Amino acid sequence: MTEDLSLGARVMALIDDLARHTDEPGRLTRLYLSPAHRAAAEAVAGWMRAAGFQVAIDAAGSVIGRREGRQPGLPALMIGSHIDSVVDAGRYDGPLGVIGGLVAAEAIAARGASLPFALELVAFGDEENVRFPTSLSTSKALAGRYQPEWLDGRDADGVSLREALTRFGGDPDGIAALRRDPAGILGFLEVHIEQGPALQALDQPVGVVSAIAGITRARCTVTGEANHAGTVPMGMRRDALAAAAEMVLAVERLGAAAPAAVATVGALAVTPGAVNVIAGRVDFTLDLRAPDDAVRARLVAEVDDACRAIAARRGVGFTAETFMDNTAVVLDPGLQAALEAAARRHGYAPPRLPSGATHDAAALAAIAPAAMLFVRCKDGISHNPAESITVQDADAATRVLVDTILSLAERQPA
Ligand code: HGY
Ligand code: MN
Ligand code: MN
Repeated sequence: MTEDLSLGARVMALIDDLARHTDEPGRLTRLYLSPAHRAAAEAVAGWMRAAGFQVAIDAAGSVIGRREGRQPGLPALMIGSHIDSVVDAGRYDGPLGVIGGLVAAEAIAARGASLPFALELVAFGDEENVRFPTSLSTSKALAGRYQPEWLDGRDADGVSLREALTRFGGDPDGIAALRRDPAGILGFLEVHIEQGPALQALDQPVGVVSAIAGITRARCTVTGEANHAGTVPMGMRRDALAAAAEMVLAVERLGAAAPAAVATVGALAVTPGAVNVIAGRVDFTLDLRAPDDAVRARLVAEVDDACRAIAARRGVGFTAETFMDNTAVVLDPGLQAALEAAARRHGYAPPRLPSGATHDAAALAAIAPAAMLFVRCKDGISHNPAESITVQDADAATRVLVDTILSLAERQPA
């Protein structure tokens, strides 16, 4: 008998359709509030409406659909993830959780199951925080943790979040009102690719996430003196790039020495960036993470001390502006158990895995029980167009999600 992979096939087809919406022809880049984000949001809204959801794009740019339960106005089980991407991204990071939730909701409606809670599907728009110096802004808006100063942050072209949100059709002044009453949300479930190699090594299609690592991000600037590459003796330079290069290696060394931590300089820009000019300025980003908040705090301090010592020795300036400081989040034990039981009913042996990546679930966990189901991805690759999953694993994850929702419905008082 051939295996029924119909749910997985639909998930893969819709993810492929969504991947068409990019700001950069030839590769997938869909940054928060871009034209591609708007087009993707409208596509997702259309699919949600077709599945019987009342849909709106909220003041912060998230697509939120609601389908009532047995009676109108019941608390909601919220399911979703994000549709913004990094630059030159894979197509599953984020969309798998949005489309998986949509297809699970379609399957539940097809069974004629009436639920003792509403279903809300959500497609957040600023989980990657690549365009603006923000931190899970659209999901934190629902959690009542939106920081107003984010609206004044600017992208690489100098466009403020406020301007971009207004152009997108959002409402900067309406964000505060997005705060949700925790009593209205039973829980938040997010299906997401693992973005690591563990499930492939264990030959399991799905895993249950135990916790999400804490994360600190900062924008750093090294200020030296632009000068002539041919005339300034080596001992008389204030070379911003040589200093920054030493700092990048210090970040790598300190991250490797901190228990279970990671430390990354992902972006670096040199000014003026000419072959015969000693660099006058370097801007670079810091991303420091650890499952233990005390370890992360120590790492942040060590990196800052090291960069300042290098700057002092080389006679250059150094500034660091932290724009993300998320504590580690333990996910809800009850929902973890529900996901695990559903996976076991389907014959899987899902491991419990910590997440080194952050997710919107970390924001929602502030106001509701939150849990995540990881899905195996090839060689653990992510934030890369080589990111891939199989239709079998997409199907497995979606069926586990359906089963989890129905098992929660059985437990919920009618
Ligand atoms: O960077 C992260 O952890 C996530 O992919 N935004
Ligand atoms: Mn993601
Ligand atoms: Mn990501």
